[in-house]
Amino acid sequence: MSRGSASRDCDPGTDDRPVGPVDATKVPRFAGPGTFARLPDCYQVDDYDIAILGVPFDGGTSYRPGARFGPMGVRQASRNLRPGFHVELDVAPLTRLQVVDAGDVPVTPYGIAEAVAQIEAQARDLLGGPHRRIVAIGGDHTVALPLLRAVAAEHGPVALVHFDAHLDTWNTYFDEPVTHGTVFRRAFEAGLLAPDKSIHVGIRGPIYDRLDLRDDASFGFRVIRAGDLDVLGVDEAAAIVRRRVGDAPVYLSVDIDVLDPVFAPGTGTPEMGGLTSRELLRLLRLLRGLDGLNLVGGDVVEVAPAYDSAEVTSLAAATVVFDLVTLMVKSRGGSAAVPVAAVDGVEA
Ligand SMILES: [Mn+2]
Repeated sequence: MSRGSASRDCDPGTDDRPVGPVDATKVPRFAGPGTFARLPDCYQVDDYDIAILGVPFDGGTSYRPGARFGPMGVRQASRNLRPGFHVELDVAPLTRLQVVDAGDVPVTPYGIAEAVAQIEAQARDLLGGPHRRIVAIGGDHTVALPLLRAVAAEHGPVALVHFDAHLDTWNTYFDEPVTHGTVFRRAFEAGLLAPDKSIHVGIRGPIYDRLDLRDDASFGFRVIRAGDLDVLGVDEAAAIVRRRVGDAPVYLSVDIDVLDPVFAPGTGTPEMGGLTSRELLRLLRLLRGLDGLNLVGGDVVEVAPAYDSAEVTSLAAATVVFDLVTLMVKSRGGSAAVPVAAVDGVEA
């Protein structure tokens, strides 16, 4: 479907590059294709810079299942976006790079190891070159491990910026080493994380054992707990994250349960005392650091629409996906190349 077409046609031919989403002034947002933000399907373009990838796997959940329906729910909510211009980040991201919806990984619901292998294979296939990046929609947090493997294969070890209520660096659960609560310990063990560059933001709530905190620190993570934001403020927290990652390639993983259950009830392991959606968005937008961030991959996970109310969780996730895409467009790998040393007011 060509951009701006008022009537539905099936002619993929267009000279517009990049091919943008369906024009909402001609086809209302509640109509048209069901791709993320009504972007073109990956089959409609010759090449792409950023692929939105659904990863509908929730076999690694420890409490409420249902994140397998996350990609469907987030795509549906993404109709509400107006992706023409991102006001806070001051860019029309979809005119700068070719962004596509690459559909869902056809992932088995019956085995974690097989599912993880399928996700990694699909992600590697989609990356296939340093200019290509993926923003994944989970799925439970298990999906971050194969995505990190694929990204690290392309870029080397990454700085992980991890927004979550939970550390996800636990060892095993019922003897299973790969679950949504253990992925970042596995990533550390596999050498996928750049030493002392990673950070958790939004952590809160009780844990099984105090030693879990010691283990997490030994993997080289710094932690900004949800309550720390009350003291630091959002802007200082963002500056800490920005300094932490420096000029390393960054993988940004957003577990939607980083938000308070008031803002994101539709998730598998809700936790009281979380971020507001406004705090999360400001944190993300401040990370741009005047285009110095080197954002090479990201995901938004743990949306379970069956527990949602009025699509608020899915809408939050869709907004964060669009923000990640926009941050990628503005990052050094995108169209605006600014060395990190030139970042104003934020030391690398
Ligand atoms: Mn998580």
